Amino acid sequence: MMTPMIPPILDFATGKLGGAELVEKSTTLADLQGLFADPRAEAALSPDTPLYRVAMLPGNGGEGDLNMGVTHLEAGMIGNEFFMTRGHIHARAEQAEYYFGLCGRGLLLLQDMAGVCRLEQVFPGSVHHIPGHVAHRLVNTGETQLSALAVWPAIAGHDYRLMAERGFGLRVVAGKEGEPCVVSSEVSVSIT
Ligand code: PAN
Ligand code: ZN
Repeated sequence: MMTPMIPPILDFATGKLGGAELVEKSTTLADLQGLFADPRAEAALSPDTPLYRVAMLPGNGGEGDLNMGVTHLEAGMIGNEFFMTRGHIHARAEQAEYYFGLCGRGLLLLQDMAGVCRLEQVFPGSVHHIPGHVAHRLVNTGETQLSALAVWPAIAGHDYRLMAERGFGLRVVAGKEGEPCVVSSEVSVSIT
């Protein structure tokens, strides 16, 4: 009898991907220079500080194919601002994506092209539909690594320039008790 193949394996409790050759990309503080609000706090940390890592299954990248990857975002802060991913919109902006929370706690920051922002809580089992034309960024508000699975069309691509120019309208910072607070230009609102 033909032996069924063992497919790649995702440990849903830890986000660890195995059983396949992975494509991995690590992002350090140096890669995100100027992204955080407090340049002095940023300068106080080593530029080599690892912020996040994305482990992807290799895809063929063709029309109709899907990419899947797990983002592991470290816990920590630059000043009072929680660690976050760079954030992007897709190069093919109409292409949507799903995120699934695996472990840790955080927020998904979404911003549409009119600049309207919203946040979704990310936790083990959370499911997030990111529509086309919506920029997205993960923020780790917890004390442990935040891991989330993402599935998106291979043709979507990443446009990092647009959001580098526009910036996200909200920042997530720690309040007096360490609780996550959302700061828009001048107003600060507790979300716990
Ligand atoms: C994710 C992101 C991942 C890293 O796989 O690429 O979380 O964030 P940045 O790409 O903004 O650095 C995704 O949204 N893919 O489309
Ligand atoms: Zn994306």
